[in-house]
Amino acid sequence: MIQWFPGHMAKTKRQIIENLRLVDIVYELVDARIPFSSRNPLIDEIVKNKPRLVIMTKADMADDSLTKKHVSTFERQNISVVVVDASKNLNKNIIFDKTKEILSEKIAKDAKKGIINRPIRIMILGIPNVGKSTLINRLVDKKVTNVGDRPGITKSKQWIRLNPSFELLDTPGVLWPKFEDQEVGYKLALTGAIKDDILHLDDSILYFLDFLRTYYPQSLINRYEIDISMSNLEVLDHIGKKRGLIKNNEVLYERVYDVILNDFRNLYLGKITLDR
Ligand SMILES: Nc1nc2c(ncn2[C@@H]2O[C@H](COP(=O)(O)OP(=O)(O)OP(=O)(O)O)[C@@H](O)[C@H]2O)c(=O)[nH]1
Ligand SMILES: [Mg+2]
Repeated sequence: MIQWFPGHMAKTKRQIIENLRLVDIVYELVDARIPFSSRNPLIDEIVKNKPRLVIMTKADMADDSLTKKHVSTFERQNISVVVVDASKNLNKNIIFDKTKEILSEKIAKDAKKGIINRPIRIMILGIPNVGKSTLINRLVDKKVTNVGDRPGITKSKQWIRLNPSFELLDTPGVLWPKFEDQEVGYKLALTGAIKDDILHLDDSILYFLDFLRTYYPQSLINRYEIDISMSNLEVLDHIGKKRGLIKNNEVLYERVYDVILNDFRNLYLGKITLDR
């Protein structure tokens, strides 16, 4: 996984801004479980006035009622947004239709100038693990994939033809996540956007247990057969004992953390959205 240092960020930003000049629209990917925490802190400064579509990925893992609420929040800010589950049968037309809608003025203007049928060029941006590669694979129709240099474009830039109307820059822009806010850090660690050991996993897990108590108490009770009046430490001990994660009479907390993390990431706690 990528480690971000200031020099690395500056270089990444420069490269992305350079590539932005080559495209008509940016797809900004965010994780539907943390649609605000998974945005790059400088995304507006980087994308500027380039048309943009926010794609909320992993919707199959997110709390549907909150996904609806978050879509409205983006729309209220005049940001176009679509919601996808790229884990299976992605409905590409939802994305393509929205893209044409966003670019309709430009397409009409081009038509007046006699420019017609020029493919719309797309670039994907997002923080690590948000689902960039998965989405690209879904968007590419294997049968018509045509990866190759195009005249007039720097040799290293490869365009993937998605269909006669759309071309995608084959390398997505990997953006750094937010670092400043502790709570955001916990959410990024829990969803897997940053390495668990960058932030102490125990803090993230304690945060998560408190979060579940407040917003999804029944998930906690059902999965671990606990009493909600138990303290976090008692909950961890209870899970450790039930799962036999004990050595020399001591609960192996690191192993318990992994159980909880895997339960969250594999939906054993249900669909959970961490950004409220
Ligand atoms: N359930 C579900 N899982 C998804 C979805 N999209 C991606 N994933 C999973 O999320 C993980 C990360 O997906 P990638 O496509 O590798 O993410 P990425 O943005 O390319 O990550 P980096 O290359 O590390 O920056 C993988 O395990 C995917 O299977 C989705 O819509 N639903
Ligand atoms: Mg990738």
